[in-house]
Amino acid sequence: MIEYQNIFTRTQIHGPADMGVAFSTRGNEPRVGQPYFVWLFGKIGDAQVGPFYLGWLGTISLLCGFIAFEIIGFNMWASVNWDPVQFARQLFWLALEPPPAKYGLHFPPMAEGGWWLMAGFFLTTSVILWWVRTYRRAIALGMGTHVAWAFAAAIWLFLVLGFIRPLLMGNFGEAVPFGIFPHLDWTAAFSIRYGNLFYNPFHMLSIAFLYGSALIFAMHAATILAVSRLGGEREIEQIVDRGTASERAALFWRWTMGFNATMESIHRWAWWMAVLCPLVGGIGILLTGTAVDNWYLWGIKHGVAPSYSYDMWAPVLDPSIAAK
Ligand code: 07D
Ligand code: 07D
Repeated sequence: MIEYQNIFTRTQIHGPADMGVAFSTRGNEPRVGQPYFVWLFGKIGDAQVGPFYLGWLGTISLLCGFIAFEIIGFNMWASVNWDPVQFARQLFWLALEPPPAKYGLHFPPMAEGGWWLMAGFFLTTSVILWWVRTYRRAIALGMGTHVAWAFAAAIWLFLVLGFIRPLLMGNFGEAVPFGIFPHLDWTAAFSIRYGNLFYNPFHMLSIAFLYGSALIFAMHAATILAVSRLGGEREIEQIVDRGTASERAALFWRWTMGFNATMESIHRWAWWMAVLCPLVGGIGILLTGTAVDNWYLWGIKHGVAPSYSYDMWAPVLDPSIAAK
């Protein structure tokens, strides 16, 4: 039996830097940076760093991201009276909050959500420009645009949370604050305000795809690692032949489950599993407060949640001390 050495993680080959394939200079800019090698990177991936394609989309995107980050940071710092110690100490608890409800969709004073809107504008511009960049770089390399569309699914949820749903609700105050723990508080409060998100079927689906993504990623990764001693990660030379690591990987699942994905379809499974998580999640959030006010009551109406017909105010017996 042939046993391959996995050249990507075991042995580091040193040669001249690979500058990548040539592509048309029309609409493309040259790649920047002198490539160099990092031994530790070679342990987890390719040892070569750069060259990097920056381009004007990348430049503006990074700039907008930086502006948003600065606006958020300075507002947080101002909220502790520019005290650097308190800023560092309370960083995870600090927030840049959206405007209060009374301003609706109007531009509020800077200190009452104006900065939040500005930061949101720059962050959204940054994210969207980065999306265009992923799309255009894929085209330039003659690839499909699967990465861009998967990223678009995440951007959809991001836009629903911070922009589309607040627009439909007529109120930017509905949006998520910037901040590490404050955005968790928002998430918890949102769930409670709309009657427990657990009863939202799209939240259920989103969770199924989240867990499903973890499971399928683990199954795929484990399968390929399990056959890497047979050269399993060398997909192209593997799929065209019999008796290879790839075939064993497929047979493993046919024998254990009766069914196996193909070398191509496993990646479609993974793509859809991941993409559907924020895609259905965004639908669930969009429906909340617009079409459905209380998911628990919705659940009762549709037989998902139990309805308690007994007297809600009767004293509750603690089961642990109830008479045996
Ligand atoms: C590992 C790829 C790398 C990305 C990382 C995140 C920032 C934020 C902060 C400027 C998997 C970089 C972080 C750029 C900088 C400021 C103020 C991706 C990987 C390492 N969340 N969330 C986190 C975001 C929402 C929720 C962590 C972003 C919704 C819960 C991090 C968004 C709801 C928990 C973070 C967003 C929600 C978190 C780790 C945008 C419902 C956690 C993220 C743009 C979906 C966990 C303290 C991670 C945590 C966590 C970022 C939106 C819920 C700070 C950028 C509003 C319940 N979220 N989140 O690893 O530890 O992702 O929180 O929509 O428990 Mg969140
Ligand atoms: C956030 C997409 C946007 C991110 C983008 C990235 C940058 C940074 C920088 C790399 C993640 C931009 C990145 C700007 C770049 C660097 C350095 C995707 C994002 C574009 N829930 N819940 C979900 C569970 C509860 C609530 C989804 C579990 C409670 C709310 C997911 C549980 C309450 C929302 C999920 C649980 C509650 C969600 C998110 C368990 C709180 C949402 C999927 C076991 C008390 C979101 C429909 C995702 C959603 C969401 C899981 C419980 C509230 C499946 C497992 C009941 C308000 N929850 N949840 O992909 O879509 O996020 O809901 O209890 O909005 Mg939930």
